[in-house]
Amino acid sequence: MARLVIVSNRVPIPKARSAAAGGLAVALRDLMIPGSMWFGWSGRLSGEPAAQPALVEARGVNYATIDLTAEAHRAFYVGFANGALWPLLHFRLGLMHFRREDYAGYLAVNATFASALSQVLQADDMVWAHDYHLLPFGRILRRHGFAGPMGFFLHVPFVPPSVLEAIPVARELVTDLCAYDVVGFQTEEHARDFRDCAHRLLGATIDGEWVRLNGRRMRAFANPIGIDAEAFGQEARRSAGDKLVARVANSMAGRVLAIGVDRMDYSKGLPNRFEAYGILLERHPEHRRRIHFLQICPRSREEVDEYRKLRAELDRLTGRVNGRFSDFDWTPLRYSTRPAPRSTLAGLYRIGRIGVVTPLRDGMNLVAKEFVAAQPEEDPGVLVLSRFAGAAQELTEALIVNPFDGDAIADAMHLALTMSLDERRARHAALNAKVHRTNAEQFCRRFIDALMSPLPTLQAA
Ligand code: ADQ
Repeated sequence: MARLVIVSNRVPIPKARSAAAGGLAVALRDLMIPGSMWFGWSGRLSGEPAAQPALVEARGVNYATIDLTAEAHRAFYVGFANGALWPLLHFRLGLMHFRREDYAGYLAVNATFASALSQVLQADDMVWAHDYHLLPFGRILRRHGFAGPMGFFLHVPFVPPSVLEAIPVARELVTDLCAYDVVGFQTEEHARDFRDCAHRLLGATIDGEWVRLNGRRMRAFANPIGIDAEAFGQEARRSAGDKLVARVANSMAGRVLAIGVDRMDYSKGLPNRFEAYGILLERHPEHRRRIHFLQICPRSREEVDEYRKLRAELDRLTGRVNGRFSDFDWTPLRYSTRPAPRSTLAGLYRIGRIGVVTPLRDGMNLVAKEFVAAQPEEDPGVLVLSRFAGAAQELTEALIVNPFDGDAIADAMHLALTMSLDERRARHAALNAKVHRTNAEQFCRRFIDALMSPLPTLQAA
């Protein structure tokens, strides 16, 4: 079988992994097949980076990394990837900052990646690139002469043509994605939006999942990402003895725990969530002193202005909710920016009666799946889930809410707090079966199968 080469912005080499709390690192961590390679940025900035990747072997996987200069990283990561593409692909055009020089830096880093990887790539390798940092990577790698199968998975949403066109390089971005043989999306909707863009912006012909452009064909399909639900469930059961989990459980004093776990990101709907919790306590005084909301949100991307503003906004809203409702012995809302080990997170989900996952837009949202997998089957908690998370397409037995509607989130939390044990069990059993079925292994297998299937021969148009 061909060697699998994964390419992503950050490379989570096992012993350095504690630094990464991102969804991609978590999702791919257990998927690495021995003998495969993972290539990307080392996480280090240096004045004159070597052109050759540094190679490290860990647990049977070869890790190949390169450093970047601070300037290249700023334009590529802070400027274009997170200052323009992230807001665009999360429907936040007002937050998109497009600058030609950032786009040039983004292309340059993708070219650096392609050139460095091509030095260690073998002709019969199979390349799988990940996420919005690497849209042009495949096209550039082809210029280095690589002719093997090349796939790409987009972890974030894709947008319809009317939104994509807001970025001046929309056509270039769609052309770049068309250079891969296979492109995977989290949901059917994202895959369809991409094909619509290829048709509207480039005049490509669409035939089901196939996109035909300039005499070649590529496949754009939905392949929802999953977690290793079995292992995560076991971790949650084991972590009852975890010190921090025990401390939180003891501090509850008979109250129920509502839990949210998100990177501190404006796409995650944290201000709306805090406000909705205030509405719940205002409307339903019976829940006061009986519930405790714990929001865990490790800081992220603080180089980008909007992320710093969000922190200040959350401090203000937490102060408002606690100022209005707290008592000498009850703080209704606590939020912590500490990253937590996965076993601790699993244990905290397990003692949560409500998992609150209300992003304004999210490719998938793995927290929703982790919360379900961590629940005790005999007395499970209830998931409140945004309809704009990719996970809502599958997890239909959750309480699905519009995250822009604070009243609806408050109503769903009330329903969760008053739901019968029978209904909680029935909903959880259905959700848990899905989380176990669409798991990380299936995600990986489906993608690699698609990448290895020969492309159908192109009929004359
Ligand atoms: P993210 O936007 O990072 O991922 P998400 O899918 O929720 O969002 O994944 C976050 C991961 O980080 C989860 O596994 C969670 O447990 C972990 N995590 C969060 N807080 C943590 C903390 N304090 N300590 C340790 N770990 C923490 C992107 C897309 C998503 C998509 C994923 C995977 O934005 O839509 O689901 O990639 O494709």
